Amino acid sequence: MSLQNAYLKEVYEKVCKRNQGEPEFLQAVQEVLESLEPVVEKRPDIVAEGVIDRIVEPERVITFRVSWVDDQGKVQVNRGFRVQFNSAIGPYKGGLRLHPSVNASVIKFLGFEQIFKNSLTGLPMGGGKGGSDFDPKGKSDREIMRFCQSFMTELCKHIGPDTDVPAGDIGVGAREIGYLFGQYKRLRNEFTGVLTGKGLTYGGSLTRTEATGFGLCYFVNEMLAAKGTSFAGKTVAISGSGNVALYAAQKATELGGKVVTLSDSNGFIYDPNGIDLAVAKDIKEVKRGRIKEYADRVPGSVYTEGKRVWGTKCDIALPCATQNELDLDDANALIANGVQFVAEGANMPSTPEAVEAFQKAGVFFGPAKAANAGGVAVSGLEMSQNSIRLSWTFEEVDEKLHGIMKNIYKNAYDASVAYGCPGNLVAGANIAGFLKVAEAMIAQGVAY
Ligand code: NDP
Ligand code: 2IT
Repeated sequence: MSLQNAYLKEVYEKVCKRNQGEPEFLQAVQEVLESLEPVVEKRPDIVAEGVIDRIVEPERVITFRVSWVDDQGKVQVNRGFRVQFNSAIGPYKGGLRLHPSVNASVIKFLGFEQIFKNSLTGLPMGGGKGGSDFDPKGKSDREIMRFCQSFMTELCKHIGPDTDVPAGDIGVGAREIGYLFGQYKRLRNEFTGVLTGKGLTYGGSLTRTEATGFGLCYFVNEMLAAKGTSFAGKTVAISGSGNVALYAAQKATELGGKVVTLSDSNGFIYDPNGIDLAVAKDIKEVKRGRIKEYADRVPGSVYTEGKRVWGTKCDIALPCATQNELDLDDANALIANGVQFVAEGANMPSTPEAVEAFQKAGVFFGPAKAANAGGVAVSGLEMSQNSIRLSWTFEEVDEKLHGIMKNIYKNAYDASVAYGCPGNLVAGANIAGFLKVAEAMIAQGVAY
């Protein structure tokens, strides 16, 4: 699909010119602008107030040097980022990613998507994202600690519980959040909810670890129910084996599905009997190992090096690793194998061509902004608990999460109907997320 509306075309051309060499960011912007075609037809005020021109430009981009000393005493230098994209509806909020592929394009696409995702949760959170091209693989705990301390020494100047609240993403889990939080507290002498995903002994929320994966399955449950079916008896293919993948696998299994795959960047495992989650969690969460070890431990399972999971026959596919991990060939393979539902646990895992193929083939498709919003939603609940200095039980948070995911599905679906593309949840999620932010931006005026 390409842009039809002259105004949106012009906005997109400017974005392309201004952000050359940033393909992921342009990909994310193009998708949202395509979804907004029916909105600009109906809402000339949004165009007149320059909302779309403004929303595609980050409010602030911070880039900084992160120098640290490795275990051999050698000085290492990485690049740190924080993109504070939009604060119309709340403090900037979004994760930190540590992965060698991190660059301005990746952080900007993630920060841009976060604006609409956070809006969809119904909680008061703006959009932001950050990270570094630091590679945590093969690093010792001490090296991770020194890196996190150096990273926070600069980042702490730009964040705060009412300004910008980072969290985890790829390569950032409880261990990293702990080191980051400790350093913030040392430097600022403040014990505040400046990060989410904290440990349970110092302000973390129950259910945050599970939230993205659980939320994804609650969202899929709504998609299934809309088609008069459920997880029961369905075969599920999941990619990735990190935080999102593991808890998606757990909830899909609890809801009656059979999860047959997990993967990492080296290859994937197939277990026809359904993934043994205790083994997978022990390998990934306790030993920080590679997913191929699963095949050594579980009889009947197979490890395939250098391939993705998408050749596997399944009813439901949940990409939970990284951006653009599911391309047109993968989508065609899934369609040929009879996939009926695809929902994104990762951010932007399907290429635009793959999404189009799913939609054309009548596969019900749940986009990342809506389907993986459970993580940041519970981060929002962690912020609330920190503010009132109370903590809710696992069941209380899980119930709130469930309610939020149902609402997101309903709002995305209703927007798809209201704007003439019933069942197109990509458009519905983009429109519903956008409208709330747009109203806030109009209300707050333009600074001359
Ligand atoms: P983790 O670091 O826990 O796990 C990441 C997983 O994805 C690993 O299995 C990793 O394999 C794989 N992976 C990462 N990069 C690549 C790559 N370039 N190619 C192939 N595989 C890769 O991260 P999360 O589970 O937290 O995040 C997964 C996805 O979910 C990301 O897109 C993230 O943005 C998104 N997300 C995360 C949320 C959260 O709360 N954590 C919330 C919403 C979305 P390997 O070990 O080989 O690198
Ligand atoms: O992509 C995401 O939504 C996240 N990595 C979670 C962000 C958060 O602030 O919890």
